[in-house]
Amino acid sequence: MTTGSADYRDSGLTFPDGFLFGSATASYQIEGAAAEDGRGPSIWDTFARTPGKVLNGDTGDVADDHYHRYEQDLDLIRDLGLDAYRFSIAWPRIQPTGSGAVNQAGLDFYRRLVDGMLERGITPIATLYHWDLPQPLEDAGGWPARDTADRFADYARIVGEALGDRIGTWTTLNEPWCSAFLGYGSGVHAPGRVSEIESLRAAHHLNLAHGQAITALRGVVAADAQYSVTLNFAVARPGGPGGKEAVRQIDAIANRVFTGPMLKGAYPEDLFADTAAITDWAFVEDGDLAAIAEPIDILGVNYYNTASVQLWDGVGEKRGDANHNLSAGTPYPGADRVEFLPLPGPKTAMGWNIAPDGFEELLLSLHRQFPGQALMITENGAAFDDVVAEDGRIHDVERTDFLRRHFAAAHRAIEQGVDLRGYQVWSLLDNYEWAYGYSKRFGIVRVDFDTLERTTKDSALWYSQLVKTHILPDAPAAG
Ligand code: IFM
Repeated sequence: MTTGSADYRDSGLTFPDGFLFGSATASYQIEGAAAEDGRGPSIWDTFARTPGKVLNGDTGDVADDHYHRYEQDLDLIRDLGLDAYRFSIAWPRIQPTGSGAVNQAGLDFYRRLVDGMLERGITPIATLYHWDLPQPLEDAGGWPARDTADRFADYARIVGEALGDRIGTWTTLNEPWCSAFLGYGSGVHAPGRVSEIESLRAAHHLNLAHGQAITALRGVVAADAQYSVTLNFAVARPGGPGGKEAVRQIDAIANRVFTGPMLKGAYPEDLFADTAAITDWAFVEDGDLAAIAEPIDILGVNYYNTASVQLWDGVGEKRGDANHNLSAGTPYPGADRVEFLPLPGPKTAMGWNIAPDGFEELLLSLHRQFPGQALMITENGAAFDDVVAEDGRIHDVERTDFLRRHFAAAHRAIEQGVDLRGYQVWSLLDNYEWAYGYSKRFGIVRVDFDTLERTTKDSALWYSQLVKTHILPDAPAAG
């Protein structure tokens, strides 16, 4: 992989004043303290304990122990000079059974966390749902059940009432595609159900939950609060025969199934046609689309890689490549003929291709589709097999190079008119990478999972320099 800077067009690129540089995490991936202070079980507690679902049987019981070490972690963020911290709130800490009684200790934890940010001059960006659905709600039907959306709106109102005076940016959902299609389609994420129709019902109820939560928040949080949702967009490109049609199908079921109702007030007609053999979408009730289309201020964008697709000719085995969260099959209802083609390297430790040009392409495409819509990168980063050097440091040249190339791509998008407000690197800390357990390290800060000691990696020092100067620093040379 190229790591030097001589072949780059990006030396000295300057990011605008007010650009919000930060880093992101999620509750189940870092908090630990799974049974403390009244937290109820979530679907990930159950899934992680189900044999064979998570590598090495890893659970989030301890994770990074951030629940007890949050002051230290906030100090790290402050010392790096980051403007913002994107974190998520664990629903089962707030409502242990997902409905009814509120657990004051849970609210108190997040109040302490947010106050700790404000004291250190860090802007909080709160996500209400990063996949830890209270288990009792799953037992009652989970996201395929309409009631879950209503319960989510109740939960949003509770958090908004408690923390609305100190959190300025509210993100409803993180990556509802994963919740719907990995959770209920392919079953590689919690709760591990495998049903095409259930996954489509889940997608709709997640959309509904998003809109209803914003309505609930508007009633109780500060008048100038900003609302957002975070989507992980598929950037599919034609890779062979029928490629254009394959791209259309993936775009419908991965991207427009969310952006359609959220930003345009309607599901795409071609999505209905593609999925007609699975469902007539009768679960979309009168008034739902208006409820979902509640305006947002910022569209959160998570980007990791691209995909190359074509239509399968029906002969032999379908090919496949390990794409973002896709290694265990293709959970795309209605797009059964789409083949994901192997992609050339370089790749990250997840097996995902490194493609900053896809990042630029995505940002420009969103800008064209939704003119005037402000965007925020809510996740971008990379897992690599880090090595602790003899000097005790982590010279993670590949991660720095990855970040540098992606920041440069984001900058190119800004120069072409994209209203990009900030960039949250995934992730602040090495953490629990879902079905991969602790085997994949995305952090710019290393966590020793035995001692829980934190060590700032070279990529974090590089990022700190960018944040402090707003000028893209050269990447360190390899070796
Ligand atoms: O770790 C995840 C995160 O929880 C959601 N977005 C993708 C990351 C890397 O897989």
